[in-house]
Amino acid sequence: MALNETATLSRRTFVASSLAGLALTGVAGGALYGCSPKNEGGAAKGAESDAPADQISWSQCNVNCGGNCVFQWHSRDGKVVYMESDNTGDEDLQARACLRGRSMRRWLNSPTRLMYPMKRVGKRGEGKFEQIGWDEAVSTIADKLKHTIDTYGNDAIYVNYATGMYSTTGKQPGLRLLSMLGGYINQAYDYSTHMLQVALPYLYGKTCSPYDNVYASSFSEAARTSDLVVMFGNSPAETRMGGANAVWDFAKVREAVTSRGGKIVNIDYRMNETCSGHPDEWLPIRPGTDAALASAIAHEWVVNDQVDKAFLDTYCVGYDESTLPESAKGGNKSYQDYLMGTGYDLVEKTPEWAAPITQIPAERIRTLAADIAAAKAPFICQGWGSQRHTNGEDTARAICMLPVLIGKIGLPGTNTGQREAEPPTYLVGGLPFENPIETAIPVYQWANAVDHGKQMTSTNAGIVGADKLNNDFKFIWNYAGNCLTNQHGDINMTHDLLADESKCEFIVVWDTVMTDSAKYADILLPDAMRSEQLNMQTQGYSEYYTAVVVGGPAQEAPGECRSSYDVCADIADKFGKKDAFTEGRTHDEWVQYLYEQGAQADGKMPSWSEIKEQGIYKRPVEPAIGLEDFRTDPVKNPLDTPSGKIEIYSEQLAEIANTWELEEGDTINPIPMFTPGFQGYGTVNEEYPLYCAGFHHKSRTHSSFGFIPELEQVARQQLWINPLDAESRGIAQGDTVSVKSPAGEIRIEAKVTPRIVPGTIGIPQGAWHQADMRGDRVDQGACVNTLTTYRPSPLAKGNGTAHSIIAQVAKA
Ligand SMILES: Nc1nc2c(c(=O)[nH]1)N[C@H]1C(S)=C(S)[C@@H](COP(=O)(O)OP(=O)(O)OC[C@H]3O[C@@H](n4cnc5c(=O)[nH]c(N)nc54)[C@H](O)[C@@H]3O)O[C@H]1N2
Ligand SMILES: Nc1nc2c(c(=O)[nH]1)N[C@H]1C(S)=C(S)[C@@H](COP(=O)(O)OP(=O)(O)OC[C@H]3O[C@@H](n4cnc5c(=O)[nH]c(N)nc54)[C@H](O)[C@@H]3O)O[C@H]1N2
Ligand code: SF4
Ligand SMILES: [Mo]
Repeated sequence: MALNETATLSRRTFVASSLAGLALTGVAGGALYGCSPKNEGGAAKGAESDAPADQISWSQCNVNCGGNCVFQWHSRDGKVVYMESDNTGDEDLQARACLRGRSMRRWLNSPTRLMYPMKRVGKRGEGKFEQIGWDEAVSTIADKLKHTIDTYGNDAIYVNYATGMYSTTGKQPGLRLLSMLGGYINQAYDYSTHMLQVALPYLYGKTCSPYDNVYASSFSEAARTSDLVVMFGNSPAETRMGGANAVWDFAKVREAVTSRGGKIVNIDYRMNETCSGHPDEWLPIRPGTDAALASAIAHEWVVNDQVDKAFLDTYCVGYDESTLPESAKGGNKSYQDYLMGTGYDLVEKTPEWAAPITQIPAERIRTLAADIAAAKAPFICQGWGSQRHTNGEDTARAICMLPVLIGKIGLPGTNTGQREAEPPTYLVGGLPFENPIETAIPVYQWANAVDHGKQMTSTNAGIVGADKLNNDFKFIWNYAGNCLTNQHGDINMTHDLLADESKCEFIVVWDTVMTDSAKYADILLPDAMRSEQLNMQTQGYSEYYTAVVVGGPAQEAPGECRSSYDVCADIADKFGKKDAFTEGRTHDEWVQYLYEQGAQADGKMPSWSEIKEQGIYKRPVEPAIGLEDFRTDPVKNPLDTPSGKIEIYSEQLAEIANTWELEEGDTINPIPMFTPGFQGYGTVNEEYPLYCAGFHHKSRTHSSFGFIPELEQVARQQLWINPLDAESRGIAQGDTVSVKSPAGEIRIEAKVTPRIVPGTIGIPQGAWHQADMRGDRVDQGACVNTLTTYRPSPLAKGNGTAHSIIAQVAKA
């Protein structure tokens, strides 16, 4: 495939009247990556004199779905008129925007944009604000920062998890500013992969990441050679919807694997969009029970002598007694003991044992076990849905046991049990900062830290980088995030916590619209969106290409919206640190500087003037095989686990299990076991007889885009409920129903469908919370976090309850 070095540069402007034809001809030729639709024909030139020219500005969709899809904004008279996505070069390398990205103009031009800085005048969370000037906003924030630092210290400052803006200069200005003022408490892990990120390093080594291609194989590798793809809790057709994104990669996987006579198995509690239209691919499972399924498959392999004993002896620790570490020998503590019922709970993990737990018939479990064992190159992977449960740590490891047990790791077409890989090829870096504070909290623990930070330690709360927190959080910086309430957990509880001004004393929120979290701001700042300033970002989760996009502004920011870089420079000025903050560069000069640094390190990227002209640079990335080096030579390339091997039994976890203080009912296990977890299997009761889980939805990226009615019309906020559960409650399609959990109540429209397992309901996550918090608190917006309980998971202290809920449904 031709690389961008050969690209022909084209003009950034072209004639509007010739758009239709030219837009089509512009995509021709693989060598033209990075080019705007061309304007070389005579007709276009002729028209140039009498038709107004569009300005084309390159930008990206920078929300956190990971696609970073490409926008080409067409502006006239300084105003965006429409948008094209990526139509350049090879179609396999086009980051084509999904329905959400294509509605970005509605966001940019929304009458509900925040237009000027505001200060809170009502109670926290009430949403009453008054317009103020930028001077007052900047002075207030600077004063509150000084007060917090002087009174409590920098470790009372917390930057909340917030993923609304991925750009090299998106949230970094705030982090740079706070770092220069003495720092802030860091975050460990994230809301996406919290349980997985903490658990898998015990299995595969401490650098094991859910975001790379060292520990996982790419979908392109599955397309190349796999003959069976098994996915647990993974729906790229919903979660990776852009062009050069996993949905496109997966379409190619399906085509390649099935044309070789292979199969796709999609294990999910609902027939997700990825297997919709391919009903034979769906294997329905009760949520939170994947570890039981994995254990039963493993049991089948043991009794049928299908495990790869040579692989397990050479590459792994703890499959059977022979490779258990000394400290664990003699106590029936191997994984095999767990499976065969000779250790731990003394229950044999037969398919008959797993059937009532998982709702999958024993025979179906046997067939799946046989299919995987028979495959030459099974590609086993897990999305992040199955780990976002209160037993997610063990579930994540249990799924990985499948390729481990049959030694199908590090070989062509196989995968390690992690999600499809994303190449960590970041062509450009972000605005630099160095936080002098090393202490971090597991990201989901912030609300506990507001409430009782000083009581939180490494062994009761998972504090990282220090033995304990020395402060409660008193100052929250929330840039481009809705995780104060909407996206966090137990909104009713968090509301009460944040409404108490004696706890967290000051909250600054930067957003573009009035979100539920924004209502908790003391100072609320209107941000200029990325298409309203010079924007640069590298590629997202695409595994086929790496890219960088530079461009804009496509139009001016409305009202008094300003770039966060400029505002942070003003705040730095109040501390006499403006020069240190800017290093003499404007925002745009920083972008150029960062680009040039990246280009220099890379050696292949276009020059700054070239990228400014062409807007986008991309090149293909080769398929990756997770743990290939380790498989090839485990002595030369050991894992960074204590033993250098895959630790099916982890001495570190055994130690943690013995020393940490856990909540009642929580367990941490040295081997991956099925444990039901809080509000997991077996916890439903008369009051809350249904399991309830969430999923990421097409009409929003979390809560982002959640206010755009056209998107809501395309993919409505509906409760998925099986006809069996609906009929017994007298609920029909389209009825408004009430869903109650121990934490709260929502109203939502019912979607009665056999696409969900009976006994479980499903709710798209990210809907905008909408409740009278001083009244009945019934959430008419149907945000799933009205229903989640705030209970960090045992090991990761993560958001396992995001998908582990028990509930009741009734006609409203
Ligand atoms: N459209 C859209 N795309 C997005 C996002 C979005 O909000 N909207 N968010 C982005 C972000 S930040 C992230 S982290 C990713 C999230 O990506 P994921 O975490 O993978 O997404 P989920 O929808 O939570 O879960 C994936 C699938 O798992 C299923 N599932 C849930 N629980 C279980 C279970 O216990 N077992 C099994 N087998 N399946 C289960 C769900 O029904 C769903 O179909 O998506 C990204 N992409
Ligand atoms: N129950 C449940 N809860 C969940 C999940 C779940 O599956 N179930 N998923 C979790 C996951 S994986 C994640 S990643 C989190 C995501 O949670 P968040 O990081 O809070 O993501 P969003 O809801 O998209 O909020 C992003 C915010 O950024 C704002 N924004 C967008 N562009 C700009 C900009 O240019 N400037 C500024 N200042 N703001 C901007 C948007 O308006 C929006 O308010 O949610 C988590 N919460
Ligand atoms: S796939 Fe994601 S990044 Fe791409 S346009 Fe859609 S929301 Fe934006
Ligand atoms: Mo996420």
